[in-house]
Amino acid sequence: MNAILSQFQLQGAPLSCERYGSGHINETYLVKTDAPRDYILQKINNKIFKDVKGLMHNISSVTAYLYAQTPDPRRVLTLVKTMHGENYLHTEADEYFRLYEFITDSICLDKAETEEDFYQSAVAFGQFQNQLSAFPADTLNETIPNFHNTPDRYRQFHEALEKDVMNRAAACKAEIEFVLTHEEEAGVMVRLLSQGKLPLRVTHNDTKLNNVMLDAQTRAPLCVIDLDTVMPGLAGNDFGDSIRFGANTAAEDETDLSKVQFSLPLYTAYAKGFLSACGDTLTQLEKDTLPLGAKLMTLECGVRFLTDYLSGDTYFRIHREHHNLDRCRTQFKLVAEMEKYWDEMAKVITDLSK
Ligand code: ADP
Ligand code: GN1
Ligand code: MG
Repeated sequence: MNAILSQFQLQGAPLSCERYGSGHINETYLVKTDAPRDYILQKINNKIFKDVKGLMHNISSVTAYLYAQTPDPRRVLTLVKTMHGENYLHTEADEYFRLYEFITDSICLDKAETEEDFYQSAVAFGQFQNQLSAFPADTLNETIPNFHNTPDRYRQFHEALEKDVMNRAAACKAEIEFVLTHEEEAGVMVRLLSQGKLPLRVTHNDTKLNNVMLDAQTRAPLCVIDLDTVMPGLAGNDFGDSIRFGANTAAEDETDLSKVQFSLPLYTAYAKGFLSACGDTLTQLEKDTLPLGAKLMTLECGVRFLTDYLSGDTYFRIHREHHNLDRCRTQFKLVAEMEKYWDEMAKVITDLSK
C-alpha cells in the first residue's frame, strides 16, 4: 500500500495501513502516520460502481457544497488530493483508490448503545438531507441505476431464481415464498413517485448507523460518511434504511432469529430525530409513508441478499458460507415483525406530526 499512499498528498509518513470497518462493498483501510493526522484509504469497488469518475464527481461536489455551509473538517468528509491534484487515483492495474482525512475524536457504531445515539444519527441524516435540499440534483450522476427501485430488484430476483446457477433455490423455499407474497406491496413507493405524489430529493440512500460519525465525547452528530450512493431518491427510503439496520435488536447477519426483533423504542427515537431535523421540509404524504419506507427498504435489502445468494455471492462481500442467506433471513424476520407492529409504527408518526 505504500506505493499507493505515496501518490497522495499525505502529511507525515505512513506507519500502518490496516483493514478497517464493516462495509460490504469497498475495501477500507485506516492509515496511521507519524504526523498528528490519520487517514481513511478506500479501494473503490469498480465492478459495482462502473462509473468511478461520475461517482467521485458526485462526492467532490456534494462535500464542497456541504463545506461551504459548514466549513469544519470534522463535520464534512474531506478528500485528500493525489500528487496530480486529482480526487482519486486510477492505477495501471485498473484499480481505483481515494483518501479521506480521518475524522478525529469520533465514534462510528454498528449498533446503537443507547436510544440517544440512534436519535442523534437521525438528526445527522435529517440535517444532511436539509443541507442538500437546494443542491442541483441534475448535476449528480446515478452511480447505480435503479438503486432503490424495489420492483426492479424483484426483476433481478426473478432472473436469478430462474437461472439458479448455484442450485440453491430448492434449499430456500420459505424465503422465496416470502419474497413472492410481498411482491405486490413492493411497488407502492415507486408508484407514488411516478404518479408525482412523492417528491424526488437528494438523498443518501445508504443510511446505516455505521455511515454516520458521532463526537466521541458528547456523542452529538458530526458527519455523514459513505457518500457513494448520494443521488436523487425518496426521503422515506433514507428513513427506512436507517430503521432496517438500526431498529433491529440484533446484527444484520445474526443466525439466531429469536434475537432479531423490531425495537419500537429505537424506531420512535429515530423518527423523533429525523422529523425534527427535517423541519418543515417533508410533505404530509412523505411523513405518512415513513413506516412503509422502513418496511420496503428492509424487504428490498432481504431480496437483494437472497438474489446475491442465488447468484453465487458476487455482490456483497461474505465472510462465511451462506452469509447472504443468513442476512436475508434477518431482513425477512424484521419485515414480519414490522407487520406485527404496523399500527404502532403509524401512530408514532401521526403523534409526532401533530
Ligand atoms: P463502505 O462503503 O465499505 O461501508 P465506508 O465509507 O462506510 O465504506 O467506510 C467504512 C468504515 O470506515 C466506516 O463505517 C467508518 O467506521 C470508517 N470511516 C470511513 N470514513 C471515515 C472518516 N473519514 N473518518 C473516520 N472513519 C471513517
Ligand atoms: C451495502 O457499502 P455498505 O456496506 O455501506 C450496500 C447497501 C446495503 C448494505 C446492507 C452500494 O452498504 O445498499 O443496504 O450494504 N451498498 C451498496 O448492509 O450496494
Ligand atoms: Mg459504510
